[in-house]
Amino acid sequence: MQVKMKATLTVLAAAALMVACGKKEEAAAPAAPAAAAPAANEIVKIGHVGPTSGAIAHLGKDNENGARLAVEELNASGLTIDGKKVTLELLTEDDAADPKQGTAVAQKLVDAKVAGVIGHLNSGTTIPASKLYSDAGIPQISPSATNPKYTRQGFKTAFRVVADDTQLGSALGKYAVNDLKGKAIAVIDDRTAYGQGVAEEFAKAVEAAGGKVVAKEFTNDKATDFSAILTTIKGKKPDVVFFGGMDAVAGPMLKQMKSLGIKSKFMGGDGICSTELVKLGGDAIADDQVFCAEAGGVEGEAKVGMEEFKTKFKAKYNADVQVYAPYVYDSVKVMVAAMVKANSSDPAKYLPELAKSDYKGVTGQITFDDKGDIKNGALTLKTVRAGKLETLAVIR
Ligand code: ABU
Repeated sequence: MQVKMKATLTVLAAAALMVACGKKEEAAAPAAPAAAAPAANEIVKIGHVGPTSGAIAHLGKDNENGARLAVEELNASGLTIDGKKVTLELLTEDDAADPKQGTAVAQKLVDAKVAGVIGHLNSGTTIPASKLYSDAGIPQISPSATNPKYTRQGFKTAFRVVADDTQLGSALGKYAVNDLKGKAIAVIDDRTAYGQGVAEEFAKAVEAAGGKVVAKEFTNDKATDFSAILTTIKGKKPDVVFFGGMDAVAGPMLKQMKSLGIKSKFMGGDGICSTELVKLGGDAIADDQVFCAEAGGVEGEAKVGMEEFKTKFKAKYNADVQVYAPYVYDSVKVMVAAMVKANSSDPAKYLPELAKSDYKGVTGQITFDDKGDIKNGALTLKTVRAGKLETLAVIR
């Protein structure tokens, strides 16, 4: 951490200025003998990484805004750590959802000596970047990367505040068979660490629940034309099409399904469970056709905090939350709470406190298991009705 004695420097600069102006006597004289020395101001750098350019920039910006809101609130609260006034500085980086760019910006944050990192958004960037943070001893909390591997590499620095793809794929697979009564099910993935992983978990759960996977196709996270795979899938007459990937691909895919006359239900994980999906899919989305699950959720009284967050977010950014902004917001707050508890922003000192966190956030209670995964993670099952995402159930 870079410690700046800002207030002290300001006093020294004023004294120097007065000397330069020929006011040596006044500068040297104590203004008020009994006054306490100005408190030192420590700058604590926190990194945030997400794709703020490219096809899912809307999600990256949503995340970044969640981080910014938390940092601004903490700075306005008169944050102190070990009795010293602290100002948080948010260092934001764009990884464009690209694994190579992800490690490049991770190294940049390591070199900048950040105290912690919130991100990355995608599993494909989070996993390779986590090695760099681990090697540097820098705590990292992902608010959205759901591939289980992230927290299964033995890195003490890796934390996640959302459920993983095993939980997502398994719950959605069961729902497809038991609730949507899907018998023939098609599975598509985008070959990313997230898309492929969640699709595999979904397919396993479908088979275990007695459904049949009648087609397995793949695309990529930049594709815009799905006519070949959708035509193959149409021939299999699936009740449900599952897509492991992100909203930017799912939206156009839904439009092309409609053009081809495919009326199957459409499912996906948290990567499609955004307000943007509804916009991108437009009138290609019929009511109760699309089902997805956010990788977290709150019930009962805990919903109040989440609703307040969404209202505050909308007022500040004039935008609805996409998916992960509240999880990013909580990630910043849980990290800083650990620093306060440890009386230090030194990663080596606050990391043990972060691992022991028991923090009430807007996304629910945050405690971590020994791998760094959230304990008792929830999923929020949603559908689209009248052009809006509606919650069906919170499941654990
Ligand atoms: N969890 C969905 C989007 C982020 C990812 O895991 O790649």
